[in-house]
Amino acid sequence: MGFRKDFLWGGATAANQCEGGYNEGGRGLANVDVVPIGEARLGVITGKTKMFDFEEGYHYPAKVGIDMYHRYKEDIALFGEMGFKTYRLSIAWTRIFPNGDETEPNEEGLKFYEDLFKECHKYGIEPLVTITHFDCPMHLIEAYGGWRNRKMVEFYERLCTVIFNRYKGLVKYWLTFNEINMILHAPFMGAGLYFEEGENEDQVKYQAAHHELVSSAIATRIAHEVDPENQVGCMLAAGGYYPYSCRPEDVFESRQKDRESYFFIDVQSRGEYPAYFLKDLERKGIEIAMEEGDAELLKAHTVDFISFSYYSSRVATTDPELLEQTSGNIFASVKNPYLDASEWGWQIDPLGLRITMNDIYDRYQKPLFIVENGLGAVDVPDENGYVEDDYRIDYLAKHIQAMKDAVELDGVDLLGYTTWGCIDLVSAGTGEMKKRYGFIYVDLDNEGNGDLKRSKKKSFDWYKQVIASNGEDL
Ligand code: P53
Repeated sequence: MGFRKDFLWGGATAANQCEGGYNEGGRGLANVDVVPIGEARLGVITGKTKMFDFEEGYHYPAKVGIDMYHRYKEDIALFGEMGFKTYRLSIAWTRIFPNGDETEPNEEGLKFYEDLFKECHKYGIEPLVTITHFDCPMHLIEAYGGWRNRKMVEFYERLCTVIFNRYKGLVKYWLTFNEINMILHAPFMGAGLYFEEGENEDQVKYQAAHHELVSSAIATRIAHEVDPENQVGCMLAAGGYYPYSCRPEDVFESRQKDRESYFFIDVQSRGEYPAYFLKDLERKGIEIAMEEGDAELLKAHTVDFISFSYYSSRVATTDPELLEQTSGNIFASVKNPYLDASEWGWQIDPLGLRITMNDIYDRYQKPLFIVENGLGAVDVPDENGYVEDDYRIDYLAKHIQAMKDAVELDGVDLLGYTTWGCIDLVSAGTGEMKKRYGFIYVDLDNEGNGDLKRSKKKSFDWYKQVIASNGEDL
């Protein structure tokens, strides 16, 4: 009983939120570099405000991140000390292809990740690599319009061919696109999309989504060709919708809302566009341009496992009186009166994780991998950098228990669990350092002050014991 013996416990990060070194090692500029902290951020990540380069008067937290580019050895040693079996990280596309459309990769970038993966293996840590985690070379956005352009399929394919060959034997778990459904909520961050005034945004988003879905299938094909050991997963920003009430309209609305996200995974896992989606496009007057062979490609190269992030459940209603939204989340929802919330207004719902796991497993019957979960909170360290983060331990213990119930009581096949931001890093939604998720504290604030020193929080030893007991000792 319990989790499988080879259960992959670990933590997760993304290049743009922790590496820094934005102009080192021949790296090119990416969309994620030019999103500032502060009020301008929302407009930029949603593709409404045009900011294609650094501008005077703004702070860009991704420039330094938490400086992992220079400190990864120290950080991986700490992950090793916690007993991590896996470490989820992402490759910065611009380290491999600085502009995105070159034919030859940048050796310095390739070498950086090779060394990093070798460092992981020293501690018996299996890397789990997100090929694109909200990053797109700025040159591809300026010259081609980002993922709206079919040419992106070719550039992404080139990236995949290079990394699958170079890292053969070092990496076997791959995720094609982080939170692929985020293209609908933060299209500049998710897919390098910026909208001109008056443009049909849905048309652009769904065309871009098609390009990503085709690319994901091609990546899966190449990964399997290069090494049959490779396991490729899709990645969904999950957290299902509850109907606000048992009014049939609310129930139907919650199903519709879930489908907005599930459609991506329906394509990646079942290999075809679902009927409800095609009908919806028809009603919206959207036509997706497809090339010959796309349908066959999608059908032939479906993913091996389904990964997802889970922070919260969501609520849907058609009643305008009840439309009070949760705050602080680009993926907004109606507020659930039965749940507490984090300091950023994200509602806390461990049972929702079990429900979500069951929904996804029922729908696809493929192994699942929870690749993000955690609590973003304000931590107050003592003079040694020690944080007594009992609130974080409480959040994680309850979610791990719920996930255990899904495995033990419901029979869900779960490959592993990586907590988000195992070391404090820059928030994707807000750009803050103050919103911390880690077991490891990093001395850095929202304005960029701090010596970047790492220190263990209370949750560090707690998670170590969770891993050592394979999830028995919570
Ligand atoms: P932050 C919103 C809703 C769900 C997941 O988010 C999200 C977001 C973006 O804010 O993104 C994922 O940092 C994403 C990570 C991100 C993490 O959730 O806003 O994959 O890059 O950092 C947490 O608190």
